[in-house]
Amino acid sequence: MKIKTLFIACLAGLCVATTVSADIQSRQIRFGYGLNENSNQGRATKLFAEEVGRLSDGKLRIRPFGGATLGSDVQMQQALLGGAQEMMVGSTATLVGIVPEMAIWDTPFLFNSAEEADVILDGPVGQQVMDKLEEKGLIGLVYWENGFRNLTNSRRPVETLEDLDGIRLRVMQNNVFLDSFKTLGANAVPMAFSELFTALETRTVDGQENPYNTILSSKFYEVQEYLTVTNHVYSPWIVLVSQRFWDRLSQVERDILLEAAITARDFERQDTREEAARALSELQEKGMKVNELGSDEVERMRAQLTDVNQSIAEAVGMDLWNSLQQALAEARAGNSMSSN
Ligand code: KDG
Repeated sequence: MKIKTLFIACLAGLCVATTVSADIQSRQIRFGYGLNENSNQGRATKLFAEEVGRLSDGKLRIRPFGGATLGSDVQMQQALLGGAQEMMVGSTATLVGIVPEMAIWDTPFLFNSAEEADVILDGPVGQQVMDKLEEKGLIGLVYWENGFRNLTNSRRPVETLEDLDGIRLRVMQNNVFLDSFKTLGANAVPMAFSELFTALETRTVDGQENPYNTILSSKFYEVQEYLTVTNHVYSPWIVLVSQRFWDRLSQVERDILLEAAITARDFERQDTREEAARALSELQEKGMKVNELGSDEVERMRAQLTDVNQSIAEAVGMDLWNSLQQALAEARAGNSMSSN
């Protein structure tokens, strides 16, 4: 355990050790998330809980609540703001109502790869956006990976954009997703993730869009026949702490939560990418009919969404938008990633 060892190494004598562990109080920490336990979100939360327990000698106990048992992402965010819950992981997209700058991560086709997303999210731009949470009563620790989103529906394969016409498509409670899919011709319906499976099953909506991992772990293949590969946006998750709870923590306790969140992040990204690599064939084995949207149609999609990009730039502020474009250009120049 690095934190305690450091102190023990720095200063001789037992009294120092006791002082440090005195900085760690016995606490129960309710940690909510929306996907089920056997998901990339659930596995990373389990590892986070183990790491916090290890680093605090069992004094800080993370109690995971999966499957939206503590409510939808929006409901849990409100619980953190009110201090009724200590932590959660969830989408950045549903945070736009609290921090408009989070919409920058909803920009269609922003990242060319997950590795590119890591560079930006873990860099100054990612931190700048995360820091905006503090003035609103939330503490952002790290970004985890939800992944590249793809379309599913129960009506027909989407070979051209016109195939989206009239499809009742569930989107996250977020104006960028709403505008994007309305612009593309779908009948976009904002809805909490916790209501989605039932809405697909009862045909209240025809389709939705999420990464392969979530389509698999949430068993959407049971209620969706067609999967269209679009990779139309990379979605991050964010690990949040209630500021009211954070203010009661010692620096040692805060360091433990951050260190554990970073360890869990690195595990989560690798776990998510390994699962995503095998998920498409598993979904086909489970009966989904898969097609890849042709590059011409993807180009049409990009072209039709330029106005959405402009509205995002205005919503988050041109300074932030330009620093993001600058950071992307540097990242691509740095390791010769192809330009967007
Ligand atoms: O609670 C689940 C969400 O955190 C996340 O998976 C959201 O991608 C999401 C969606 O489609 O709502």
